[in-house]
Amino acid sequence: FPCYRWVQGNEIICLPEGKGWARTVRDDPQNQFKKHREKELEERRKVYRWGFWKEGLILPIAGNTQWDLPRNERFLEDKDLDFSLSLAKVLKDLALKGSLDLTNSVRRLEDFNKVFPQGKTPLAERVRNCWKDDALFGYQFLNGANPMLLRRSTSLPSRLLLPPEMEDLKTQLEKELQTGSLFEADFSLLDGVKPNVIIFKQQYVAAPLVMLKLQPDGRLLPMVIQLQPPRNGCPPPVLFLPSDPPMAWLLAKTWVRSSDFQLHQLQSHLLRGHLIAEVISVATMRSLPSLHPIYKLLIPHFRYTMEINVLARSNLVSKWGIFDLVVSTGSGGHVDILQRATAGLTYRSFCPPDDLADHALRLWGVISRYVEKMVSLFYKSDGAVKDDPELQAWCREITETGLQGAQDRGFPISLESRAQLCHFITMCIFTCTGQHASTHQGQLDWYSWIPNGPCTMQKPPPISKDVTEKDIVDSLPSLHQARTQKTFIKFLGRRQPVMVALGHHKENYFSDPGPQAVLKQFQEELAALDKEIEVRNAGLDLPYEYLRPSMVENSVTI
Ligand code: OYP
Ligand code: FE2
Repeated sequence: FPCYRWVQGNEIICLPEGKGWARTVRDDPQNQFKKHREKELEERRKVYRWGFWKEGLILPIAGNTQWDLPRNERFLEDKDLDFSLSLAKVLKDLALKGSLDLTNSVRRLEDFNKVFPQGKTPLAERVRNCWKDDALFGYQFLNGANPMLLRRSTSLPSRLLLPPEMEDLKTQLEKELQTGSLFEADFSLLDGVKPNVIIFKQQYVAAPLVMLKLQPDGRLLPMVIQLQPPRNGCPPPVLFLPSDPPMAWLLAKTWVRSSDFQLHQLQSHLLRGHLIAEVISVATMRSLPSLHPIYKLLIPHFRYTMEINVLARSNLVSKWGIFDLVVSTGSGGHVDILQRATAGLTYRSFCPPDDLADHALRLWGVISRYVEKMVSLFYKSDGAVKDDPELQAWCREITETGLQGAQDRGFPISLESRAQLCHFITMCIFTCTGQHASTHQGQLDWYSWIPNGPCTMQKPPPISKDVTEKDIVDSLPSLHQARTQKTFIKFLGRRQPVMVALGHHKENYFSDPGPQAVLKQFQEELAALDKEIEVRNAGLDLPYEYLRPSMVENSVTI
């Protein structure tokens, strides 16, 4: 029936010919399609069942392995082959070179060159050469692997206890605050997370706070780092400053980088990219029939998401998975982080116009114009939105079931107008594309040089400024841990040879001519934005590429 995605070999076909016009329930006053829609959804709900992974988290698709997934959700041959072969290649490399790691160890910071993938990306090279620079450290909060944490300060954070002898710093901070140029990166969410023990060796987690100032020349520079929040009955935590002995300041910054690695991978990338996209996918499959216009609009943005997430749940964050093996928050801390982060999933935070103003706004704008045009083809009034029972059930399925009661955090349980519908759908598409791309694509650039994003720390955070290079090296991952990090970062961060760029799916889910024209306009706007970014990047010292439409995938697939 209308454009259901039947996979036959490598071909996706629509059955039967000519019946693929999109229709809402209202477009069918004779109830010609009523039985069909109900029957299809009944079948879909049997095939697409909500699963359960951990208490306090949003819901996944049912099934423990990729073989449990509905046939249409599986990787096709090209993707499957590319995934398996490239994984086999990096794992073989890890096995061969990794066996020498037991006899070799890291003695100096330069030794991390042993696991640096030569000539991978110019930016990774730059990170290796300049990772000690305060300007590059600050830059990462805006344009690095995790652009999600930085906030403009509205007051001095209460956890920042400034001792009397730091009157100077306090004055500087207050001055920046006055002019709106004071920013903070607060990792408090990590406070109290239980660190991993790896091969009988205790690992460590901290919960830093970084205060930064935005200079007129555009550089964002750290002013002070506090590695742990204050605790009752303990002396106030040491404050590290750019003017400290270089090794003490470097170790403090390295601790921040490792904390950022944890929040980035778990909160920004896995939860806010992969797992949310899966909720939207499963809810859509369960609540919208194939002839529904919003189904046809969204379905291209769900390709391969369920399978990649099943793979991640069973290999990366599972018992004995990569997190347990080499990451400081593995063996349970990572689940704790996901649970804490889940409690903070607000609707606003998924909608860039309501959140930070940044590059994402341009892409959001292009997507939102596309959605508005599409929606206005099928909904001629706010009433048409309110009167679409399938659409309303879909919205509730996402907020109440998939997100496990996110209405408290601003997610809608009904859609009252065309504007609300457009905003919600734009959020869905942006989350499955730009949101994920912005946190996925930086991995190779920023985490190839291990000291700039260490997966674990092996010594407690420093409590004095008496720090040597050896202290830093002993805190950083072992050679084996570093090589494992390199291996998986290389695998995840590599350019995907099998990829569909945003808006460039080949399947025609709409047979109507209107939507096809709107899709074409979307593609043109994306191309124009891509060109604009390319020109702008040519004039930049550090180009920002992660949200270039041609680099953004059409769905979460890796
Ligand atoms: C799934 O050993 C994925 O078989 C990659 O994950 C690799 C495997 C399975 C196979 C592993 C194996 C894809 C998608 C995702 C995600 C979000 C979280 C990413 C965390 C990355 C952690 C890197 C760890 C470096 C130490
Ligand atoms: Fe990803």
